Parts: sequence; C-alpha cells; structure tokens
Amino acid sequence: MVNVIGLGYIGLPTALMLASHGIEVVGTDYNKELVDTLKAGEITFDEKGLEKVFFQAIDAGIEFSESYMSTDTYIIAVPTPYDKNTKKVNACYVIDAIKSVLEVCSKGAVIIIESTISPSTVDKYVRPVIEERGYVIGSDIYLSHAPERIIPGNMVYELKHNSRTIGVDDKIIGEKVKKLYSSFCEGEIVVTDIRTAEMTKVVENTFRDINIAYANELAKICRSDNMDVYEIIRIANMHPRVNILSPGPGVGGHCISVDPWFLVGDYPGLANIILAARKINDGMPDFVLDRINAIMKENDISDVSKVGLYGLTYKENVDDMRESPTIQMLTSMERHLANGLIKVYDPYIKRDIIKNQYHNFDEFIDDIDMIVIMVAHDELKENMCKIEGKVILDTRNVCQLEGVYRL
Ligand code: SAJ
Repeated sequence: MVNVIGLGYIGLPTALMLASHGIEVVGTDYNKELVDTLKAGEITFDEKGLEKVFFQAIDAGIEFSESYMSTDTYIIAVPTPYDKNTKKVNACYVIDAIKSVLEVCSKGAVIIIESTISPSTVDKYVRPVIEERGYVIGSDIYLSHAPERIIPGNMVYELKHNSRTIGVDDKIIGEKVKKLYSSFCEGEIVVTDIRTAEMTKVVENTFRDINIAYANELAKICRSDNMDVYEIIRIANMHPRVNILSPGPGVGGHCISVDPWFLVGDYPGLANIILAARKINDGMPDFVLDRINAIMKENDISDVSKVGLYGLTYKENVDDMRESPTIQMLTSMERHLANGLIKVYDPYIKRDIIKNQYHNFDEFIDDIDMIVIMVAHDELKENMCKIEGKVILDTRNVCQLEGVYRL
C-alpha cells in the first residue's frame, strides 16, 4: 500500500492516478475539512479531467485519512515555501512529514519526496532527521526524490505522458520506485542520484523563467521603440532553433516564480542571469500599471473605478492564485493608495478576497469603461464580443478586436 502525504495540487492527482491504476492507496492530509470533502465524494479543486480519475480511484478503493498509515511506501507531496529574505527553500513541511512517517513506517520503507526541493536539501536536512532517530538509511529506510513535472491545466494528461526523474541512493530501490510510477506513467523514467534529481527540477523551472524574462524584456524594448513584440517573436520562432515564450503581466504560480530563487540563494554571485530574470519577471506587474496609467490618460479616463482587471489567478483556466501577477499589481496599487477603487473579476474565484470584486461577468463589464486582460480564461475567449467598445489592454495577446492595446 502507498501512503500519499499531502493532498494538494500534486499529491491528490498522483494518489488518484496510482489508485485508478491498480495500486492500493491511502491519501493523508492534516486538513480535516479537505479530507472530509474528499471522503464525501467531492473533488477539492478544478482541473481538466481530474474528476473522472477521482471517481475511478474511489471505485478502485482509494481511502482518505488525517492519519499516517503503517506501510512500506510513502510519497510526500507537501508544500515547500521559500524564505523571502534568504531566498532559500524552507523544507519544514517535508521534515515534519518525514518525522511522522518514521513514527509508523515498517522497516525497509521507501520514502519518496515529490515536493520541489533545492539541491542538497536531502543531504542537509532530511538525512540528519532520519539518522538522529537511529535509523540507518539504506537498510532501515530508503530515500528517493521523484520531483513532479505536471502543469496545472493539463495535469492528468501530463501525469500519464511526461517523462520522470527518480533520484535514489540505490539502483535496486530506483527500479522499485520506477515500477510504482510505471503503473500510470507511459513516459520515460530516468533513474539517477538524489542531488541530480533535486537540481534537475529546479533547473527546468529556471529555464522557463529565463525564457519568459527574455520575452518580457523584448516587450519592454519593443514598447519603447514602437515595434510589435508578438509579430517579432512569431517570426523569430520560425527559426528552427529559436523558441521564445510569450510576454505577460508577470510570472506567478508556486513553481516558476519560486524555484529560481533557490539557486540565487544557494549560489550567491554565481546565479546572475537567473537573478536578472527573476527581477524582470517580478517587475512586470508594475510595467502593466504604467501601461494602464498611460492608456487611461490617452483615453481621458480619470476615474480608476471605471477600470476592471479580468483575472485573479496566476494563469488561465486554473483556480490557483499563488504569486498571481494581478494580486502583485493590486498590492503595488495599495502602496500608491489607489486600491479599493479598481474593479476585479475572475470566474474561478468564487469567494470574496478583495474589495470591488465581481462574481458576474456581465455586471463587471457593464460597470467599466476599460478592461485589462490579466488572465486569458476560456470564458473570456468565448465572450470576446461582449467587451467590444471598451478600452482594452490585453496583456496576454488573445484579443483580436480593433484598437486593442498590448504590453
Ligand atoms: N507565463 C508567461 N509566458 C509564457 C508562459 C507562462 O508569462 O509564455 C506565465 C504564466 O502566465 C504563469 C507563469 O508564467 O503566471 C507560470 O506558468 P506556466 O504555465 O509556465 O508554469 P506552471 O508554474 O503552471 O508549471 C511549471 C511547469 N514547469 C515547466 O514548464 C518547466 C510544470 O511542468 C511544473 O511541474 C510546475 O511548474 C511545477 O510544479 O514545478
């Protein structure tokens, strides 16, 4: 039996995939409300195709609990926040989970960490905790780091089709872990050592952050000299070895906007491009604010309450607001005392989290003269005609209407 610890954005889909592919699974989370919701047969977040897998897993006998189970295989998928001052990973939730596992696990158990951790986290923080308790790693307990790679919005497909990395100390355990993931994963599964697995995960997300920063910097350069950045990127990407990503209002989510900081924090003086990229991407919400101000002036809109931000989540078609560029922008506006006036709407955010938040698209549109597309949810793409006639700032390049302003 596999005990999956942490039933959030990564742990839950992983537990469901394992269970629906014939593995006996208990999913554990300390959040009673979340466990009760799952037990009552309700899924806890919106994700394409996840509900179907949820019911398949329930039919296959998956169980949910607040307690850790006594078994021989654990998958840890708890959050790994970062310390905003030191920029280093804070592995406290992983460590707490490991301690709890040690209280119940059987001898020879394999503990697989899926949470993203910076290089050497296992050596510096995880191994000592296990050894201090008198366990010998490699006979009493086996460790593995199998970082997740799935993208919110396409998780179920990617769980099945992405390749994976399994970091282990011991090749035999590597094969065992590989066999477990092969139950649902059709992609190639590479077995390597733990530090390489830790570094690879951070490197992948950092690559994407740097590429997006390049696109964002190009957007600023093109804006300053009146060139069309989207047309330029489109043409440049026709080159067989060029693939520039898209400019946007900033980089959010709990991964790409966080993981590069681990390298900046752990390798001071060495992570220079990485730091520059982080600064560029973190500066984008302020760049959008400047664009809003300029466009308001150009269109004689003096009242901020006539402006509406479409989208609060960090990207399209998800309900996740972690590190969202819109929230970063609202925080920045608050510093300039303009918050509370601008209107905001997001179909995925049902509860009230800020002032002037709308829950109905038509009412939101009726009450504004200018719309800022911060997130390109399908809802907006399907209703583009409804914003015709408004002043439009499209930070995602999805609106083809006449006279649209872009980044
Ligand atoms: N963004 C842009 N321009 C782009 C692409 C993205 O501005 O061209 C923005 C998005 O709007 C969003 C942010 O970047 O605010 C990040 O979104 P994303 O879709 O690029 O990535 P995440 O954070 O949802 O998922 C990433 C993925 N990593 C890579 O693609 C290398 C995913 O595979 C990882 O599993 C995930 O991080 C994770 O959990 O680490």
